[in-house]
Amino acid sequence: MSFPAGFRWGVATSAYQIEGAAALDGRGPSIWDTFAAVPGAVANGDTGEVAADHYHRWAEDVRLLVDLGVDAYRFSVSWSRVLPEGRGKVEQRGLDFYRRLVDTLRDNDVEPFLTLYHWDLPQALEDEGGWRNRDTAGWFADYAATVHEALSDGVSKWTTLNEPYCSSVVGYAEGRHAPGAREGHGALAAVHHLLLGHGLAVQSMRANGVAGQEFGIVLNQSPTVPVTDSPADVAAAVRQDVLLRRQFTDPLFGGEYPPEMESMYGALTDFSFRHDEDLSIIGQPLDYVGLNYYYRLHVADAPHREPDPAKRTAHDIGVDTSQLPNVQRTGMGWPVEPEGLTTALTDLKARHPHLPPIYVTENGCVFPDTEGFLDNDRITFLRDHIAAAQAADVDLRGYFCWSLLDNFEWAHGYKHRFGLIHVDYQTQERTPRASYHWYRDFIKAQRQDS
Ligand code: IFM
Repeated sequence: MSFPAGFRWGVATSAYQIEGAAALDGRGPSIWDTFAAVPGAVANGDTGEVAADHYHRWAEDVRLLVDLGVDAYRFSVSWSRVLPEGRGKVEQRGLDFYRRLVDTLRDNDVEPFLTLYHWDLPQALEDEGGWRNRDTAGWFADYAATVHEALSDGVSKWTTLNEPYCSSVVGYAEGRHAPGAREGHGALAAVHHLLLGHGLAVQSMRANGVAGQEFGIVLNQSPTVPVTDSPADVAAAVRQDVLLRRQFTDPLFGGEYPPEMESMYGALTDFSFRHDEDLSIIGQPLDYVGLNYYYRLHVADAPHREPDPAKRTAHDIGVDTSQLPNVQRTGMGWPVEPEGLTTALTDLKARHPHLPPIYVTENGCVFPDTEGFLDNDRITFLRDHIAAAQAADVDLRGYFCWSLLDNFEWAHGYKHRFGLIHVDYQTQERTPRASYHWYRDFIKAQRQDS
């Protein structure tokens, strides 16, 4: 494989999944602290209270990153570490933590790619309605400006949101993620206010007037495949695509919401939370887009789970995504289909020809550990997906493996391990897996070739 000179090889993590220190140095609670405390919400009663203790072990983790030889590290900032109440008083100790991290990355020639929101809304803002509340979009922009003012001398790549599909649909419609709501209208308002917050945040950071800054958003993109070519299954695949991809990408890059939403949502279609000026704010020109890919969705038409349209949650769109192809599956049960990454990249570019450059900002897998951490399945997975990314005819600028370390996998707790590095949660000892060494050698070989 060969990639152009300047291609960025990286790894990714997020704050709540690795930091721990949930109540230290003035950090306020986030919706994930609250959700994880609800009995049965997270497997095994796990929480992010300690996680991989990165808040204390960040220097060791940066050393591991440097030894890995990556060009870039994608991490997220915990909103409630910087603004414990979500707005108002700034907690300097929170900013200082990220300052130390950024400086050390820079000293070691690892470029920081900073994400402002990876699902951990301050609980104080959820108490005021969370993302259902239009004001949250403005508070997000204020938070973005605060972090940007503090760190833009060390960080030039700024991602507003990670996977807004999860923080809206999975959090406010399915209820599998924080804040655990199962709603129709509220979830659709959350979609809109997240997108609005993204646009306002880009505006507020650009208004700081710092040269050389790049702004983007990260979206999860699972191409949908109808299980048959019957009109019903094909239509179901379109609905699924609107739900997961197009209700985000169309307004971001095409200036409108998918018209299919009207018929999909019927009784829920009071879109009065969308104001006239919003689409132009949401559609701020971006410098890059991040694409996260894990699997394709194989979709069949199915009855709605809730027969009364007025009581439906926003993800109850009459599709069945449980049908799986006869291929290998990861420990998450996700089908291994590298070609889906090629399709995800080319689909996005085909729908939006003026798309900015793309980074694959997450891709990775879980397989059961073997003796000596010889995770050959992960190596094969990564190699095949990198090849699939290369096969896409798009302006691809980088690839980030998810994840540097084993971490808190949301509602699955610590059961599923995505790390290139194994974490012993009793001792917090880090042990690089075979995939870590493979990725290091792969990156080295790429440099020699370019
Ligand atoms: O761990 C998550 C991450 O937080 C967001 N993208 C998917 C990963 C694997 O599920």
